[in-house]
Amino acid sequence: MTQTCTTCPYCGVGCGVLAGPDGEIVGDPNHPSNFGKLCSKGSALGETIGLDGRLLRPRIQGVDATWNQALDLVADKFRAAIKEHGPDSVAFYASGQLLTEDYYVANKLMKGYIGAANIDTNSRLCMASSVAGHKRAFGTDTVPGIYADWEQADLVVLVGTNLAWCHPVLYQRLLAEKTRRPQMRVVVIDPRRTATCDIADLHIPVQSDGDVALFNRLLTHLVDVGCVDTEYVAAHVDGFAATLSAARRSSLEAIGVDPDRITEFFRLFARTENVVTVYSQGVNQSVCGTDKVNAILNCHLITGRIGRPGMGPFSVTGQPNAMGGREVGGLANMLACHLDIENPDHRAAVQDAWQSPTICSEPGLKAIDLFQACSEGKIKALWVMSTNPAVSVPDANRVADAIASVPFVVVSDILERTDTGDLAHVLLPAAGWGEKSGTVTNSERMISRQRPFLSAPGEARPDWEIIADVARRMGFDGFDYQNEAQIFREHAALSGLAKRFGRDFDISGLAGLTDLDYDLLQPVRWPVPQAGAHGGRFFADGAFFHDNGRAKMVPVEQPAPVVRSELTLNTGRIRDQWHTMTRTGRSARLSAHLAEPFVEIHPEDAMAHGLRDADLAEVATEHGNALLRVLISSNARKGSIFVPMHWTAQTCHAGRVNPLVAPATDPVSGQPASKDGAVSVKRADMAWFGFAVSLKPLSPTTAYAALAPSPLGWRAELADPTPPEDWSAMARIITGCTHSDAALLEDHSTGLIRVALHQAGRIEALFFAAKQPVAVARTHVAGLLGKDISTLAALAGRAGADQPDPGATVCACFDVGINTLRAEFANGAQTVPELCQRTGAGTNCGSCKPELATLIAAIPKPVAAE
Ligand SMILES: Nc1nc2c(c(=O)[nH]1)N[C@H]1C(S)=C(S)[C@@H](COP(=O)(O)OP(=O)(O)OC[C@H]3O[C@@H](n4cnc5c(=O)[nH]c(N)nc54)[C@H](O)[C@@H]3O)O[C@H]1N2
Ligand SMILES: Nc1nc2c(c(=O)[nH]1)N[C@H]1C(S)=C(S)[C@@H](COP(=O)(O)OP(=O)(O)OC[C@H]3O[C@@H](n4cnc5c(=O)[nH]c(N)nc54)[C@H](O)[C@@H]3O)O[C@H]1N2
Ligand code: SF4
Ligand SMILES: [Mo]
Repeated sequence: MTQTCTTCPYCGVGCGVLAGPDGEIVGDPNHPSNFGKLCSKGSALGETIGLDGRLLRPRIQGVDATWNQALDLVADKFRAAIKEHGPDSVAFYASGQLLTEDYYVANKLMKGYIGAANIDTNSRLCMASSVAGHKRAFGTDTVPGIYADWEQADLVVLVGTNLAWCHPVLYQRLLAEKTRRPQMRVVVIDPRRTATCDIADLHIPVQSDGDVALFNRLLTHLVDVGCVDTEYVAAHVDGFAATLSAARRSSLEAIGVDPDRITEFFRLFARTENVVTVYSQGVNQSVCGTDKVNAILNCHLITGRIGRPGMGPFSVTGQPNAMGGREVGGLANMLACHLDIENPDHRAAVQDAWQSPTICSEPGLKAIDLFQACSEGKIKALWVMSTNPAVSVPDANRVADAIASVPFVVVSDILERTDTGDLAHVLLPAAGWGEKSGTVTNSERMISRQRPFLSAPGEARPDWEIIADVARRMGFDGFDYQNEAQIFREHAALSGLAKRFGRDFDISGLAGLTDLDYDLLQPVRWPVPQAGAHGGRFFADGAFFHDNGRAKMVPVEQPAPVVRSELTLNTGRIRDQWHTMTRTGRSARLSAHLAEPFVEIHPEDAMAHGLRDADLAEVATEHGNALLRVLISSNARKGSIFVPMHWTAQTCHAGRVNPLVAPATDPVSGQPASKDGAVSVKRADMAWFGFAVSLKPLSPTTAYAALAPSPLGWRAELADPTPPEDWSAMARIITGCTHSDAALLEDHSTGLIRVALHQAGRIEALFFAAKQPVAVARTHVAGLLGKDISTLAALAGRAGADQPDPGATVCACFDVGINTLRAEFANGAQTVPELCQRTGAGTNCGSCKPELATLIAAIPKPVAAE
């Protein structure tokens, strides 16, 4: 069987994947990022490439159109807006999930031909603070280290990063090393106790945004105990004195953590030379995100722990091509190849290389300002590519209204319906993962190929082709690309400017690749200044990219303490869903881990707010409301609730988090603060709660409905403040089984309602409702669909003695449920390895191992008699 060597389209770890023609996916043993490993999302890729819901041809105002009609219309509307209102009246909103070649062409069209810089991307919500912090400290946006440093470190500090769930293969690499070398230390700095804490020797449950104070105080500690590398600082670093005096103004109280833990962390950091500090959204997504980044970088600069094996700061990227987007200059305040819009020499050089009619002369609108400009009527034509801002941008209801108010909106997506696509005048069908071809760059600057193994369905086309076609129709030369290799060569050649202007991003050694070389390209880390080169670490020689060749320590002040009587809203990710669920949400296996949105809340806060487990809570901020399932957990930090970001108007309208999030941004990077805001919580009054499964798509009519695929159809959690007059009629509507026979069982003592919808003896849908959250065995019930069994047996809602109910899925790779694990525990498998061995759970990606450990810890052990 022939396998195609490609790269996973999800997180920034950038794992190599081998894809069979039938969609069978395995890890690529030769890829230097994952050496054959994949996580649950990567392993399930084969389940998410079906054609259900795919956008197969262009659409204008909801009606199928030809490519010619759609592209002409897009070109006309953009040209007309520019002619009438100027280049700043149009905008692109792009994505770290575009391939480098797509991204390069979009950036070239906007900055070199339209002549504005109104191209921003979802990386503004993700990496902007790291980019800004790197530039302030190093003079350019450089990630100094490589993954191997993590394995050579004696201390790994994980700040605001839930690696176990969000970069699972890197977490597995770390775990393997820690198992081999138990003396290696791991510290997790996160307000919540996350799955990542499973390997932590020390958890610092920092209060929201206490990180600046924490790293400032670490800096003063390092100075006070004589840990400064004075030679290195004298030779290579500016800003020491001012930074230290700013740091001395930070208070320990602002960290909000038991001082003993802080002291332990400081001692550990001070005495360990080989330290890697990894950080992501708990750092970046904050009003002081850039300052947090610099507070971390300061500690590495002062100790000279950067650029050498086993040490350095490490910003992990979220999306598969977040790094590539930075390389092409995809953000509104960047040019191309890490050059600066503000610098006239850089601009002239890029324009000259492109031979373009113009070049933008000032930064464009950053994401939050861009959508604000949309709502103010300043943007006349908007093109959204490969991102779903109506869900993912803070103050999402306002953002959706802003997009809806733009006179002409184009959305390129792989799906016919997304919350953003529903607002578009023109929908353009993009070729998706497995169909398109190009390159991506991961967190350690490794460029890997995405190669196609499927033909694009319907009339879908690669993003770069769509953009180049519109550019040509707008009358621009410079977009006559024959294939993606040609674009890559142009991009690589342009990066040769980096050398001329003393910049880091240089892959000019790849500019001479033939089409065949490009097809065969093996993973290669930049910089690649000449053919055959393979990049390593930066700053080993202490040479930085500021004009004087030195690094800068940046004085950062701890932000004024927020005094808040309400709770704090923290948001983020879960293990088995990717962002707005347009792909992972199609896999029943991935949806089984956490099938609905939730609010994680500390037991004392839950008690104070009158909440019980599995209640629905009404969660509100000054921006919007949500209904969320209550999950009481001592993993939560007291005073702070956590809500996942994934659910949409399609999957759970009431459970979307971004309508709650304020559009506050970091003043330096423009990145929104998605992890901190005042929020109120109270119990939602619901007359009934329900659970439904159906072979047909569900059409819920209830105030709360969370939909998910199940192996044979669909499932939904439901709730509403008013009971219906006719339960059977409502069950028919919700389950889409309008013509089926209904069998109703009503238990007057408990108030439990059960409806089976069946036809010719076959169960088509089941519906359960009660005054409390319904207690039925969901996996078991979902498994009854399509079966020829009596309605009475189906309505029991739980398995008979001869059919064990596996319970909610814990291991998504092998579909192992919690009840199966409990049963094996009772049978004597009482350690994580034993459970893994007996059930198969955790033996693929391993990312459920923290949950297995929690499960074992939660089962009461027999107390020995004294
Ligand atoms: N499963 C899964 N994996 C993903 C993604 C996904 O959607 N699903 N998305 C990818 C993308 S694009 C990204 S950007 C990455 C994000 O990866 P992560 O950054 O690891 O993910 P998050 O869950 O957003 O946030 C990480 C942690 O920051 C903590 N935090 C909140 N406030 C603070 C604070 O003030 N200080 C500190 N120190 N911590 C804080 C949160 O409690 C949370 O546990 O994940 C990538 N990987
Ligand atoms: N509250 C809160 N909000 C957040 C975050 C948070 O932590 N908390 N995190 C933020 C971060 S870090 C990020 S990165 C964003 C992510 O947010 P988004 O980028 O909005 O989320 P995705 O679901 O990844 O959107 C990708 C879209 O592109 C489509 N698509 C897939 N493949 C292709 C393709 O090849 N071509 C085209 N044209 N389209 C394609 C998908 O169907 C989907 O609609 O969310 C941000 N929002
Ligand atoms: S860790 Fe998982 S999601 Fe990330 S690249 Fe690897 S397989 Fe894909
Ligand atoms: Mo991200």
